[in-house]
Amino acid sequence: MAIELLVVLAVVVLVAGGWLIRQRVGRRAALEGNRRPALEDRSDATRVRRSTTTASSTDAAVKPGDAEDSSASTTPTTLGAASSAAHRPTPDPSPTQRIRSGLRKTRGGFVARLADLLRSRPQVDAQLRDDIEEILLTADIGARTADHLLEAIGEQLDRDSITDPSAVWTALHRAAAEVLDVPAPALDVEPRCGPYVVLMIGVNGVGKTTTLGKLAARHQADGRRVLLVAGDTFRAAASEQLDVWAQRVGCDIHQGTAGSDPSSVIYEGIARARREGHDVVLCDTAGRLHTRKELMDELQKIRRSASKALSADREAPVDPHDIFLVLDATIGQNALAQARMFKDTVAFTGLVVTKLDGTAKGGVVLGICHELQLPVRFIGVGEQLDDLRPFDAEAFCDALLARSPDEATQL
Ligand SMILES: Nc1nc2c(ncn2[C@@H]2O[C@H](COP(=O)(O)OP(=O)(O)O)[C@@H](O)[C@H]2O)c(=O)[nH]1
Ligand SMILES: [Mg+2]
Repeated sequence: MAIELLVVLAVVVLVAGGWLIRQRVGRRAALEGNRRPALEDRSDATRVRRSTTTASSTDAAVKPGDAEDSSASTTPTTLGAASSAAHRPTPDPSPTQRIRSGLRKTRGGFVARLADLLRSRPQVDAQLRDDIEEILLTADIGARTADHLLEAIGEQLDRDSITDPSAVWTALHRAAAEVLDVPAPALDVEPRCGPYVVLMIGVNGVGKTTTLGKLAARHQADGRRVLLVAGDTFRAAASEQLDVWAQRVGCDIHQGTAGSDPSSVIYEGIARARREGHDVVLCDTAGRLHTRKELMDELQKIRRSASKALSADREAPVDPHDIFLVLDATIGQNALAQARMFKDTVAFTGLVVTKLDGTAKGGVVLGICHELQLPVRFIGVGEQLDDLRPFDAEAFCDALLARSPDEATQL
């Protein structure tokens, strides 16, 4: 009897064990089945020449849409959690649409006020001109640029004897498009004396590190091998933040020790990129507040170190190919003041205007273009990886002013 009981128990244990093993094997097969195509997807989608260090395989299994929740915070953990969409640049059916939605708040501000004004008036008269002037002067585009626009609109109204207020919109559109159209040669991102080196400068919190991460993703997606250089050695967290971006994008990073000289980190980073064959070197810098003299000294030193690293073993000297000044649109006219200060201290080659999605002060881009006469190269319209857009004067003007007062408030 006891033996029979033992036999029955043994059979039950064997059956249960077999069932458990089948369940585990089945689950693993299902998981692997899910993972493999995702990895293949990634290499197809991004054409990224994979770097040796970072990108974790689990990132690949996440859909692009998962980045919707990309964090507002820059702490490594939050960025890490949101990093999933990473290196799968989302297919973007309508870049213009993204710029439009990024400028929604600005359209809701002075643009909507202008549109309402022009819709509500029966004719062009002196009062209408005064009201347009008042709106433009309070629109964060700067008094000088507002005056310039008014003059351009006025000239056209007088010349063409326009009496229909809605035609003023067309005149404004034309004048704004001219202001935004600062002559700019195409960026030479594959220079003969490479790698293509970019220094990102600007005060603290404007979006330098975030922009570098987004820029790295763009270059990777175009098949270039990117090295991020953590030249902001002032705060340890800055280097960690850049490291999170490197993992997110799947590119290499060069970091110095905390507190080390930013110039030497950047020198070593560029030297390493030349040794290891990177195509693009994107250098972060510290954004702490400086006096003008300190700022100039530090930026000049960084610039010289970058040139030295690029020129080593070459016959002719090679300078860093681009220096981008990053400006935060949410501070409106202060961004223009910052740009003027930097312009006096370092010869930057282009501008990046960030956080346009979070402000009604997007008109400041008009002031920046008009007063500085330097090309805006990129705009930031959100915190997601693909929220950095090459600046296109016409597309920006269309997104800002649309084609008519009605469209301007509807879009
Ligand atoms: N909404 C929005 N936030 C941005 C944009 N660019 C940067 N940020 C945020 O601005 C904050 C500061 O950015 P960070 O790159 O650390 O600035 P840095 O100090 O100049 O390096 C972060 O919370 C970013 O997520 C943008 O285009 N739109
Ligand atoms: Mg930073």
